[in-house]
Amino acid sequence: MRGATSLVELPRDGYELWLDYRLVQSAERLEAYRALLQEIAVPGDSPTLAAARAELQRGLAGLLGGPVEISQDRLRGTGLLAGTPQTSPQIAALGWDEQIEAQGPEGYLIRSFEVDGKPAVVIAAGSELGVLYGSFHLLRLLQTQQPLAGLDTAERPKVQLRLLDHWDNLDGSVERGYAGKSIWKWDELPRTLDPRYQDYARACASVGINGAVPNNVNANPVILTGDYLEKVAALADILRPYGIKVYLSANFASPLKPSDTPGRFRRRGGIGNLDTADPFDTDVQRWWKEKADEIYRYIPDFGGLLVKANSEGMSGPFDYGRTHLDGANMLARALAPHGGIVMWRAFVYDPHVDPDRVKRAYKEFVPLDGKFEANVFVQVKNGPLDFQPREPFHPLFGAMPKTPLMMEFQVTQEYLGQGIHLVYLAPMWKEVLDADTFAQGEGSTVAKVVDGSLHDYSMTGIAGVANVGSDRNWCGHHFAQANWYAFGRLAWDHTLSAEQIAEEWIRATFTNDDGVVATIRDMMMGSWEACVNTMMPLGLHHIMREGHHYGPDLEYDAGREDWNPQYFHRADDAGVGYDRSRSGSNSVAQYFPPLCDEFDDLMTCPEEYLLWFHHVPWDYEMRSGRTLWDELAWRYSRGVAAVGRMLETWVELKPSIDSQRYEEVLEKLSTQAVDAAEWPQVCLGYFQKFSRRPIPEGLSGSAKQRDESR
Ligand code: GCV
Repeated sequence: MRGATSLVELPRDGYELWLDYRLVQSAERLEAYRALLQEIAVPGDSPTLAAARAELQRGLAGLLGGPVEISQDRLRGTGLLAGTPQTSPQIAALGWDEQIEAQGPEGYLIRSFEVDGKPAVVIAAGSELGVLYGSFHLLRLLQTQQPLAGLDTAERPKVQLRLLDHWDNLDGSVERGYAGKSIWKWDELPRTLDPRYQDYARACASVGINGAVPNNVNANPVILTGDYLEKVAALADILRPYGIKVYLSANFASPLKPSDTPGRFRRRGGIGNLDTADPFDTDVQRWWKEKADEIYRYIPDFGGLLVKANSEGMSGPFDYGRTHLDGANMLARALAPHGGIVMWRAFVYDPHVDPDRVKRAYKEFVPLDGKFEANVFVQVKNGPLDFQPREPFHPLFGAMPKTPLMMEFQVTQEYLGQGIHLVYLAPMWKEVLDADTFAQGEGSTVAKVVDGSLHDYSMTGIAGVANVGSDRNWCGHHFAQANWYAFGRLAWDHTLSAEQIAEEWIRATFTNDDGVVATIRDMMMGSWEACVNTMMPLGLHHIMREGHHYGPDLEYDAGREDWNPQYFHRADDAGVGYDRSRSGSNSVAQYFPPLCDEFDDLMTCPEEYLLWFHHVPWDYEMRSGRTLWDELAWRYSRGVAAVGRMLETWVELKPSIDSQRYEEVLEKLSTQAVDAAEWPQVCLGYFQKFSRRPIPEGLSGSAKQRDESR
């Protein structure tokens, strides 16, 4: 057994993510773990059980400071036993079948129990994947130094499909990616298999992610050619033991001849031999059916297709006078015989539908409720606009009781500081999931829509736009790893608190020093609100620079009205904000009562969403007693001050953090502090032209004024 080494001295570059199996620091815990986990038995030789065994072996060796004896048939002494009643006669003999069954196809039990008269920890599941998930859970308990005595845990995921959507292009670039090139090396596949693929699978499985879409929703049709399907099949083979199914983004125009693909991908052309992609055309239907058959020949457990259609230049059924329903159902029929699904995105904003961009998806999709094939999800972003720092939840949640809605969160921080800003996103996702839609009276939360319990959906799903790239630390920013982790944990169990997830992640990734954990946790917990205040407080939205979406801009003209910041903030001499009340665009009507009334009334509208729903006079008195103008300045100043405090906190943590990660995070935070300060300057400077009021003393957001704004 190795001796303890000071954590701070260990070189850490972030590659291990939260699966960093360092020696347990508490001597007392270490002794107890070593006494109980003397050997590991994971009977069976399937790839998934082998993965569980390998992870336990690797994890326990690191955590306990030396190799632990491993058996592939039975537990002989005191130790860890993991398996299903089918793979382990010792587990079958425990008589837990009913409880195991109750945890469903992916769940598991972890219990401290006696096996053949000797103390043991047992991971028992109904499936081999459950065994793998249970193994990761046990390792997490050790990483976070939890006691094993009296352990009695039962877990099952609340949502069936928990997917990462990569916006990765076939040329290796990543749309809205801030962590280097794509991890998928299409040029090398299928022959060369980067070891990262397996580490990616381990990381995903450790938090219960069970699906991946490796290519961008702005899909290059080439992904569906035989050459690429062979590459995708090689990836699927690596991900399969970890319970991760592969799905693909499909370009609706794929059946067209190479020269005929309309719009965005005209240069690349389709991959078929047809002159149309009309979903009513029988040749087109046959093309997709044959394509589905071909995909399943390559990848027998292929998950299904994700489609961005008639959105931002992508082709779709409207090109042929058809509807979303026609397009989605045609694909669904092609995939159904193989058990595949369609995830049809609701990110559409056709200007002809309504002058208010945020109303359009609802107006297009609600009339289609109940008409989709049974294997179609409508995939809906968390808010009705586009992953802004803060949006009210999308009104489609609750409004389509007969159509499974898949939540789409954005893990990559397109509008939230990208690879620079430290922003822990779990509090934002929790705000959305916990929001009450009132669709069936009080308590009809978004989470209950997504997990299917509100409308009794036949399938449930949640997707996150990945923040993973080929940077050594995977996510560009060490703290962005926490968002990957939190996405998986919340997709598995949306009742977990953001604090709990942060704490787990910090302990697994950095340290178990309680004081340091609390300090980092508090810093993370405040970071989203700091981001909102820094960038778009009080419900402001879409006032970022064009194209790359980093930094403030309030006046560019994008050529299209509904991309123009002025269209969204509507600042004028009278006030600021988009009037979506009943006397304005009436988007409030898309929410159920009493929410529509609450949002409609300036007096009851939550201040977080004030300028989202109302055009508010500059001297309107806010709940704080300040005028709107002063409140805006105050919020900006608070945001900048909070970023300054994060930087100070990090500097104070220096003795407790390994040097490489300390320095890298320090550099990011220093840049964040400078960039954050630009927001109040630009935004207040711009708004001041209309408000004609001075920026209140002490609220300009500069470093020396931080304390006053606490
Ligand atoms: C993949 C936003 C992003 C686009 C993205 C799009 C979408 O508009 O800026 O990069 O395209 O959302 O979700 O389809």
